[in-house]
Amino acid sequence: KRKEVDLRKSIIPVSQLENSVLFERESPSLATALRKSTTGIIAEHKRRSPSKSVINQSLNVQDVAKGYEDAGVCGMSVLTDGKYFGGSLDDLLLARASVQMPLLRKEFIIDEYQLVEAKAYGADVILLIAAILTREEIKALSETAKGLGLDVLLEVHNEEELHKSIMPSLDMLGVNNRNLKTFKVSLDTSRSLSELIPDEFVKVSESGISSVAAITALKPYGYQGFLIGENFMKTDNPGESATAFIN
Ligand code: IGP
Repeated sequence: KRKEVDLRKSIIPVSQLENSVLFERESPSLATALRKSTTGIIAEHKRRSPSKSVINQSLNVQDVAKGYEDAGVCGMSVLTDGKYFGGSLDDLLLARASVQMPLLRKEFIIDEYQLVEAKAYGADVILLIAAILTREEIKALSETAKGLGLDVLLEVHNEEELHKSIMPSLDMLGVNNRNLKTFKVSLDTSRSLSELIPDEFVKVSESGISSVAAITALKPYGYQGFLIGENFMKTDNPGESATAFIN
């Protein structure tokens, strides 16, 4: 990832990204949308993953984005990692061209350059993964993101990562139900960590959610956001699949 970022940095310098049209755009807040919503769905565009290999390679990202927005989701997550998820920054840009709702850049962010890139390609929200960052890195990256007007979703998988990460420059705390090392999914992860998340953060439950019943069961634990990828993307019409979770 480091090499990938350095390569892009040398091709498109920060100053050029900062002069791009989308850089001026005011980002709508996903955290605010989730607080107001009764459904709280964040729907993801994901072609493939290390755990499932191919999920869906035949859909057009613009159609998926429009379908999700028509369904009434609160926001969309767009994988921009190419190596493991088959995504790209172009996917983000195409989604941005199609919808108004908040867009999350789903990426392994390790460098401030990726935040500037996220803004320039139309993202409103960035993901920071506690498992791959130190507290100092989380602080620097989240403060830079806030300075760019972006919302910050910090992802944790256990208590240690959560304690390491709590700080005022975060908007949403995401609990990943999928262990990134073993790929095992358990919604118990969301249940057990919920009470450790301070109330000022919007709680998001991520991964492995495949039914409305699962969401209903998580709401009493304070979750207001539900990040769903595979369950929608594995179908021929992700937007329609999302509709079933909203009505
Ligand atoms: C979506 P699922 O099981 O609904 O497809 O999961 C999302 O939570 C998952 O893609 C994800 C992810 C990540 C991907 C969560 N955290 C970090 C890449 C990197």
